[in-house]
Amino acid sequence: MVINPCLTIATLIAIPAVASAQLPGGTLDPSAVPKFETPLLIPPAMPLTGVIRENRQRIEYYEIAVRQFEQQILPAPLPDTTVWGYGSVQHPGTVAEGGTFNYPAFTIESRYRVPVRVKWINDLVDEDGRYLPHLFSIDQVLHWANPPGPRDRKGTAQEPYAGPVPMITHVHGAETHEESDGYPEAWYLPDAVDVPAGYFETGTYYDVFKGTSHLGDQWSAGSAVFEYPNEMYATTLWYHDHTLGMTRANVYAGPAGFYLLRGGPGDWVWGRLPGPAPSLDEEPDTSHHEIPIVIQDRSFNADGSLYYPDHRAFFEGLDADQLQIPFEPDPAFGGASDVPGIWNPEFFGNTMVVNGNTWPYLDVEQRRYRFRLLNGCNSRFLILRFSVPLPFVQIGGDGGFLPRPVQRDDILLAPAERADVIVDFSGLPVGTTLELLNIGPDEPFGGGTPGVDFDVSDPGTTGQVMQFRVGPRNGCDWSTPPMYLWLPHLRGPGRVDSTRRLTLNEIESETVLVAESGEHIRLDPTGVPFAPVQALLGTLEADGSSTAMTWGAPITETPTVGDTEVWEIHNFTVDAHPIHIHQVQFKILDRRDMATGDVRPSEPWEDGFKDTVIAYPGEVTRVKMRFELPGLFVWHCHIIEHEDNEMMRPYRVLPGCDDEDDDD
Ligand SMILES: [Cu+2]
Repeated sequence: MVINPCLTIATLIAIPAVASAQLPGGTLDPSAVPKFETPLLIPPAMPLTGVIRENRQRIEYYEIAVRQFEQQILPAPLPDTTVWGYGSVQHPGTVAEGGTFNYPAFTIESRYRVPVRVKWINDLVDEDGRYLPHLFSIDQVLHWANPPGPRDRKGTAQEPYAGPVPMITHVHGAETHEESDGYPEAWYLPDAVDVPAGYFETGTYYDVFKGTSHLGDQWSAGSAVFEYPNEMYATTLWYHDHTLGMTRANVYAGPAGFYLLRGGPGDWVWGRLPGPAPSLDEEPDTSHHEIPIVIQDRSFNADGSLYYPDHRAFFEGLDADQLQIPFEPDPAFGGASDVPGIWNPEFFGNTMVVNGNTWPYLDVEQRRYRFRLLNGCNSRFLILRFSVPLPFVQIGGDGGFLPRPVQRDDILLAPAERADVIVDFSGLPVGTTLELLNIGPDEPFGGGTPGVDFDVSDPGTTGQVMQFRVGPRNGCDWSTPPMYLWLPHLRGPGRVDSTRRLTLNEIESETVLVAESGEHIRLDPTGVPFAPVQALLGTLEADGSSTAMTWGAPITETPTVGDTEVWEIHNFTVDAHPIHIHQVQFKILDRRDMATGDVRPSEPWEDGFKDTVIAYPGEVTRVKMRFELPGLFVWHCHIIEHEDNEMMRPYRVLPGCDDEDDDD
């Protein structure tokens, strides 16, 4: 029997549902944070380090580091916040200091078939070159990078990891070669002066890919050089950390940014889209009408620091002094607990941070805007709508434009999903203020209707996202009314060569059994399993059973270059999971109810290419894609807490006949 993680405690100790109340978090009360005081930051374009000419080809070159700095995320005079973020090493310092280091990062603006080459530098060191420890508690008993060793294996130490931080950057949705994809075991430590003796400074696959990459001779201590061919359809991508077993904490600390690809056949729009977006050669004081917006839930402490739970008790809603559950190995329990003590199965912050500020506002003109929406939350599904009747017209998704514009009142976004939307403020009177609301749940999402199948987010905090203030139009709006746009025809993945049947599974604790005892739960060998210990991907057997597999199990998905495959994702858990497949953009075919057999087509707003799909509980979700590049990649759940604890699998694209020469 699978227990819904969000129901575990309610079921066991009858605490009423807290969905529409304020969520617990750090020591800062989110309702004490003034809203709509900070203007929305519009991330500028990331400055180039240089342009390289190679074989008559133009390559755009960046040197981008991750650093630690202070940023005013809460509105002043609340304290500033220590975060991590990317920036151009040739333009050091934060935005407040005139530099480029920011959370979220500046936007990489790229062009079709103009490769982008990035030296990604892990620069989490202090002024003296000593490593900076993590901002949050890293659970060493997960299958994780584990620099102290055994490398890329489970550790045994119960205390949080205090050493130098491994990082590896992945451009989400990009079609690139294996050595540039940010494989979770290709991490590297900063080039610090005090890396403890005996520590591994690189992940297992850093060394492999340094050997095979044509840029491997440029990889130096604390860095790797990746290249993105940009031969895919124009779309909204984003870059973030992907280190094995600690992505949740690395991303939560801040390093993420947009990567926009423009031009080529995927950008042939009949009509004119609202613009411009920030660019490198713009005039000062340019008004932007194309704006990327990343929404992330965070919690804070009263000193301004980010809060992320350091104990499993947080997820269970248990006070530490009531704690009777042996998360750590416990002699009373035969010396072993299979419940990781620090890792939390999901995390929901109690504030909304948009482009790096809590609850900002944006002054808009009475005209159309193009917003590139990204759900950058760890676990939270968002359902966005305006506080006044005002539709979104969605024109694009993860992997490019939709076949036709789709008008929507609500935008559902799972973690990592993007929506390219046009919003027309021209019909609203000058002086109107309206809010972007979130009516998704403050807990794991399982589908259904807000307010009917689940409680909506706390209207006082996480139910609000940002504010828009309508002012007069400045000049003419030359953009095409969105429903008159003709969007490009994008070629599909072609004839299907084979089908794989895959599964999503939740694994319950086998060692921790509990029973209710007043307000407490207590250990009871005759009780019920305490809680989920992990979620796993797997394969469906011929008899309908599921073989759940961990990250370390042998590779089972091995498509061949040039093949088009259908992956059927059978979700045997009680929650929806956003499943992301690296290297490819796929089409969603349909979803089948496992109980009734009813089949429904993909949603109109999912009709373009996708790299992340919501797999609902009790359904079989079918996606179809063509594999173009040989090599080692991953597919995983993008609830990052799940991804970090085994809900990720490697897959290998085998070379086709034409590629055999490459193996010599
Ligand atoms: Cu998941």
